[in-house]
Amino acid sequence: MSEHSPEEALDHYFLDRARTLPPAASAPGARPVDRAAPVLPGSQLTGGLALALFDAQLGNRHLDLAARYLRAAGHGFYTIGSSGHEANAAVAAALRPADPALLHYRSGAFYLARAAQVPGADPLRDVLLGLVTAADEPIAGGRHKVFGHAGLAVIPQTSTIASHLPRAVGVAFAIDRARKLGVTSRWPRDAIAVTSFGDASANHSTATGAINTACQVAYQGLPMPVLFVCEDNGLGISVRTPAGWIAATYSSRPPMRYFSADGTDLAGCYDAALAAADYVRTKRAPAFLHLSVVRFMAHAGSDAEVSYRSSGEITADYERDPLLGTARLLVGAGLLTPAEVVDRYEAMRRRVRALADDAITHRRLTSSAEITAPLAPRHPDHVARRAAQAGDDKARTQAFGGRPPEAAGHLTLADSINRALADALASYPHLLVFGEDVGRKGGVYGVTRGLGRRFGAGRVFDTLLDEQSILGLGLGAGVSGLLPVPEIQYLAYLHNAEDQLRGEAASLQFFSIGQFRNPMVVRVAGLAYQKGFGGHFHNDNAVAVLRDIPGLVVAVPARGDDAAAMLRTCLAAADIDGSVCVFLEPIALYHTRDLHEPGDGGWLCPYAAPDLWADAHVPIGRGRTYGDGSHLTLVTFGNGVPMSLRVARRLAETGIGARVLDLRWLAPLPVEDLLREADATGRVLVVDETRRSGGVSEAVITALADAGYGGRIGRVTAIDSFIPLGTAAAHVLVSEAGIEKAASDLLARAP
Ligand SMILES: Cc1ncc(C[n+]2csc(CCOP(=O)(O)OP(=O)(O)O)c2C)c(N)n1
Ligand SMILES: [Mg+2]
Repeated sequence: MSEHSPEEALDHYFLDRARTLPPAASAPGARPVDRAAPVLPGSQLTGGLALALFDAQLGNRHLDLAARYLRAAGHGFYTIGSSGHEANAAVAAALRPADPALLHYRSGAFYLARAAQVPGADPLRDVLLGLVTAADEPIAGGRHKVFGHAGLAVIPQTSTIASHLPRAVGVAFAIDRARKLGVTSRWPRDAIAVTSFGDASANHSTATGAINTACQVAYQGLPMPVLFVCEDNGLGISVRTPAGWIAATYSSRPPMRYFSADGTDLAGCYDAALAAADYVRTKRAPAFLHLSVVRFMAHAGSDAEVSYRSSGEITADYERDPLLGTARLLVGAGLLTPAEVVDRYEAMRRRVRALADDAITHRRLTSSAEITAPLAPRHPDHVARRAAQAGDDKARTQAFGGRPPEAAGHLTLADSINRALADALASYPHLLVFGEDVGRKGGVYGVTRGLGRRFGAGRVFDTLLDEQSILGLGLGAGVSGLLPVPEIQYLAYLHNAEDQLRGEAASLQFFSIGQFRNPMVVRVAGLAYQKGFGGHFHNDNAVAVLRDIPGLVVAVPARGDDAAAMLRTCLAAADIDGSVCVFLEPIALYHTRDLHEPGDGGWLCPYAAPDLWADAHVPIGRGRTYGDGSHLTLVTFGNGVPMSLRVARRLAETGIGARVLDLRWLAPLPVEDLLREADATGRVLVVDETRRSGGVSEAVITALADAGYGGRIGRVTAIDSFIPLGTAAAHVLVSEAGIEKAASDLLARAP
């Protein structure tokens, strides 16, 4: 074995063994055999299907071999293969081609077998174009090598193991929820979701959380048609999974049903997959299909497997080659002779080689503009039109009874968001509002109060306590055609689920050239100034983790009318452009009524009637300016807005004219407004309640520098610290006294 590369060793082993397979025991040479008959007594796998699946398995193997020579020749960029896992072809065959699939990176044979169910598909070509990063590759357009295809209902996955499972659970949830609500979904009404993953990935908290969520939803009697497929090769790169661990963990996890099969036995895999799929489809309940497989040719081309496995162990696995298993089955059933097995294998090699030779001639991506085009498309005019549309009178009456909010006088920020959510529920029949405590209680701060009662638990509902699953529900609902508005209870608790936003949500349009999207408006209660209550985790003021996610929209409304308008914009952008938006609501302003004096009601706002929404529209990336002072521009957002307005009034009393720019959007920043207001005074003070390092002020100052702004700049920010409980909090946060001091320092500085 040592003189051969892993791919040569595997290749030769298969051919040697295939040539000498024992011929059919019963009637050697007594063909033709009935291809419609079971390939084995008692199995549901017919001879014809077994042959078709063998082709998918052969195709997969030769794609892996091609990945290696393409890499060696400098044409290919990806060598993680699916060889040894080819049993997953049987899973595809047991499903319908419109069942949404979220696949493991070793589910290549599944992909080929699914494509074989759909006329016109060309999966060998698809995969080869992915390996060489061709710009016309059908799912990612040369941006990644992933299994995905819009026409095959295969949603592309990321490289982050298990991160697709929360979305898979969300997709399963969305299939039946869309049907219940009578809204159109991307999937057939009786579809089921399937998701595959490795044995090591099964330990990831993202996987265990998603499986737990599926079980908890099903435990309540709610539909959860998801099939989890664990492709268990006993290894996670070099780390062994304890023998029996997957079965021990998942064989008894009610109400999820467990099925298992040996990956060398195509008929057994097909029968188990059929039983599992039938269970999920008819019961609308989760099942776990455990496939025992082997991993060939190491983790990836770069992985020297001999450093952690003996060559004897590696070679012994060759005997468990699923291709040999299927070849044995076909030869034993009289469907192929050993020579025909070899011919088929070699014919597939030639076919893949010809396609690979063609693939390397395809164009690759050559400009940043082309690469980023699908990242976050924006159609602001269309968004503006949609944002100005309200639900019809009947829907608004359901939302508000006889008391529309425009007739209710001035509202707080929390009440404005509440009314805007009600209007959104009335305007978008496919909109869902969910999260911890949003349903029955109406939110920790009452922002969703009454919505569940008026719109029903089908549309406004409580979730279990797992932020990854909440966002996963949103991802799955969004990709299915619904419009999810998940709530994360506090900014600090977004962090433990943040990759669902970063890795999954924000990257989907990019890695699918817009063929899949997950429109979503994530409401997050956050930021500081809870008068000392709550400590760090209820006052978290860090947003850097959001601002650097490509394409993500980050909105921070400071007052009620802006909040309602900005929410309408985010929802319209999500619906029209598939935008992923974070709507960060300053908790401390939720119930604030006054601005300058107790009782002045200066922070209350009227709620605009729908006929005013077009005029009141707030485009993404446009700020709001208060005042026209010519000495100083205070650039701020969130809690900084009322603080800066109070400071501006005090400065005015001393003869200093300050204007205040509320950025309103932290991503993308309102650069045009910023430059205009900066140039108007030539003195900019950034009032940033986030931290000095990684905070918003860094971006604001950089934007000014990039544009060549030549005036004075200062900043007042929170300290680089976690926030303490009690009155000590004030020592790390921005204060009005601090703003005033920074303003006078800036004004006193020599030009
Ligand atoms: C969250 C995360 N951590 C680490 C990695 C690096 N990594 C890629 S594959 C892998 C092992 C996965 O093993 P398993 O789930 O058993 O799948 P297999 O490759 O064996 O099919 C690791 C650690 C990753 N991709 N994602
Ligand atoms: Mg594994």
